[in-house]
Amino acid sequence: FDFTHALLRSPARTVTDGLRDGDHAGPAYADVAREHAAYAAALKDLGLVVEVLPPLEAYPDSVFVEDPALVFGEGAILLNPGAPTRAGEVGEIAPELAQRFDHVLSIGEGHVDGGDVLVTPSEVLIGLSARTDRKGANALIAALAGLGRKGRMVATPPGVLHFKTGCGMIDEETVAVIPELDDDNLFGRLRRLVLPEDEKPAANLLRIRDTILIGEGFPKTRKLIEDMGIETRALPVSEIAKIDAGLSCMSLRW
Ligand code: CIR
Repeated sequence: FDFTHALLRSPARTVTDGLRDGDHAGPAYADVAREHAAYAAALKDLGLVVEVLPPLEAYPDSVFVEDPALVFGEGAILLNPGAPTRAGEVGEIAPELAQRFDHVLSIGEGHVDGGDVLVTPSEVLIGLSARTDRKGANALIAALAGLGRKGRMVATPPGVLHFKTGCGMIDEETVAVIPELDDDNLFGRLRRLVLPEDEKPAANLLRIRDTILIGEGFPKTRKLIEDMGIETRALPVSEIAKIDAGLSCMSLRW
């Protein structure tokens, strides 16, 4: 959690056309921009060096930089988002990562969205989903081995967009999970903090150094975390939630 850097991308005006499950209205550009700015400010405030890349109008979902790549202090891995409208985001982030990392690997084949990847202290969990397939997960496991890390494939519950839509690391030993992910076979030895049924969207939380960033409006989850002695900070997410996104999606961190 001791990140020092974060890479973000400004939302494009086309973010109003971002992918979403359902036919409800998308967010307004200005509202997404406001939530993005609050997020960037919070990361800076927590001591990270925050770089914000220019918007990409051709890619409505490109503000969610977590999906086309995976980064560690020791190197980066280019992924391949499963939604056809997002595939081109990889070519856009690749040169940026080449400038910042000595080692940039690539999965090469299949599909993986970064939102399906949970890094735990002992392994990297890859949730198979509508966006992440077996071929991509196997290719990612091979790339992770190249960085000295172990990857393991797990299942994302039906109806959950990304694996991390339903879980997030709280500390070295604890993972917050939605009730559907409260499963002994998924998280190895990690302790599971099961979120209340009516606060499931809180699961896409983000630990930065000593603080947990969490969406606004989840008082029960905040209390559960604060009772563990961990500070929380709530950020507005109601607009990005309209296009199925949460806090982890908006940055790459290392
Ligand atoms: C999508 O469907 O791809 C975007 N509208 C939301 C992506 C959210 N990303 C994430 O959870 N890592």
